[in-house]
Amino acid sequence: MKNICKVLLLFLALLLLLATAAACGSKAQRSAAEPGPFDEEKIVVHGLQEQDFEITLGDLKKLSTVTRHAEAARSNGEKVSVDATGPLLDTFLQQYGKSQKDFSRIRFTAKDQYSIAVPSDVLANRQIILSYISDGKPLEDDMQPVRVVIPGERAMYWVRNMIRMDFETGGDQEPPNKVVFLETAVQNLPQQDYEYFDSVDKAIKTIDLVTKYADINDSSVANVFLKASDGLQKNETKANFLSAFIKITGKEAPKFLAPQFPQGMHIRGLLYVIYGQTAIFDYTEGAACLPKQTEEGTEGIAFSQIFKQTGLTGGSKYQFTSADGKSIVLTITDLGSGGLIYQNARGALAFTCTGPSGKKNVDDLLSIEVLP
Ligand SMILES: Nc1nc2c(c(=O)[nH]1)N[C@H]1C(S)=C(S)[C@@H](COP(=O)(O)O)O[C@H]1N2
Ligand SMILES: [Mo]
Repeated sequence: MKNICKVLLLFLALLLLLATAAACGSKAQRSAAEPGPFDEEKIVVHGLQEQDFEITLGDLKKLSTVTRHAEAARSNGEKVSVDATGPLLDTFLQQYGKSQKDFSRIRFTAKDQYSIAVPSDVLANRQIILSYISDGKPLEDDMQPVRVVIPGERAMYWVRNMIRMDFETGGDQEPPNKVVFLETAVQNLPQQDYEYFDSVDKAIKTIDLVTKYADINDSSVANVFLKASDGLQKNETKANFLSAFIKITGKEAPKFLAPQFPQGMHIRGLLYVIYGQTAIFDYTEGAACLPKQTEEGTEGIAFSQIFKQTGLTGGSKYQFTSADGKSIVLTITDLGSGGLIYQNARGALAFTCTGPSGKKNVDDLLSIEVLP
């Protein structure tokens, strides 16, 4: 009898505990959805339905919320830390029978023009919170109406002032079939002074670079892929990419930037850009971050490294072009062990390889194209 009483008491205690926990939970959820001055602010949704449509913060507040602690490093090393509350992106998407995993990338855009595409590997592995509560309090005005928080990912994905979501499918670009070396390319492009903090550096316009060395008319290009020597990778919209500059001298060059971009969109130490089927590669950054190779006393980057980095397709014939427009075609046999890109005594880029037909050299190397 005594034992039965004990068990019953324990059971009752447990029930009480569960009930309070549930009550607390629902209370937290209710207060999370308190009305606020930004409830009418609109967020444009593109790619979910045939027509773009708008939702408001008020609409998001009707969805069930989660709270997650998240920490991340800013690009300058400082730490961002928050308990973020809001609906999961997947909770929002459920209303349309979708999940974040259905998309190849999701781009968030902010009031200040900041924008970033969340790539598919992040979509596959992380929860995305459309937060409107930070550390239990409504967002600061300068983050309204929504702050995107992705626990486990770097702070560049945490878009505050978010006012547009683009859900993108497909767009798997064909791999590049041409690599253009930035150092040689910029010699034949207009260069302009670019004020950067206390210094005046040189910059080129990305549109000039693409017009001259890639296919500006390639309508399959929606996103431009950029990779930095520190490992950062990003997709930029074609429009944003073509409105920007590459600063080619001074601090952190080559640096992708534009006066109209928030600083968080700048990319320092640019290693390569992929625009359609053209990879634009910076040899100097490559030499600093990729394995070096030595052939007959010359040190440089193996041609095969460039393939590995950029995903360049292989072929049986390659056209090597110099700055003066002259070119030679080498077969895979001519390349022998593969070939080397290096910087010669004049500081110009060059290519050398030794195959069964002897040693081949290309000076002032501008580009290498895989021939069909
Ligand atoms: N709207 C907007 N969101 C943004 C940025 C920005 O410039 N504008 N910068 C991003 C970058 S690069 C970083 S590192 C973090 C900085 O975190 P913070 O929101 O605490 O400043 O915000 C991200 N979200
Ligand atoms: Mo950043």
